[in-house]
Amino acid sequence: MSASDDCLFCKIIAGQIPSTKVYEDDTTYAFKDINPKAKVHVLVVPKKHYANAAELAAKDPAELAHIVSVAQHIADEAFHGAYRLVFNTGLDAGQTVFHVHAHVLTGEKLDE
Ligand code: D5M
Repeated sequence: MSASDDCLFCKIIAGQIPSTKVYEDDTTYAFKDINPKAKVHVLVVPKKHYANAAELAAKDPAELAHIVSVAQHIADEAFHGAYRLVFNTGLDAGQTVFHVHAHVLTGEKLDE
């Protein structure tokens, strides 16, 4: 069994679990977070399975850069290009889904 066989976000990318799509291209998928922490809260994920940001950076740095550009695009549309980008990494940092995802928080002025 590969890491992705039991992965929630792999199932969302494959369309096996519903999501509200915000953006998609050949390598990347973005969808609304089910538990939003800002007016606009989008998760941006690589279609390939990597456990966390460090693994993505090591194995596919171009995709990591692309995820940042997708976040910028979402924030350009939602809130004049202002956004917070968060990668929770590890259980003790609050990571609950072990398929790397960028939280894009935007759409309103954020607390400091
Ligand atoms: O973030 C995991 C995030 O994933 C958390 O903010 C909730 C979100 N989530 C969980 N299930 C779903 C579904 N089905 N659709 C949309 N969003 C979802 P973490 O950084 O791992 O804590």
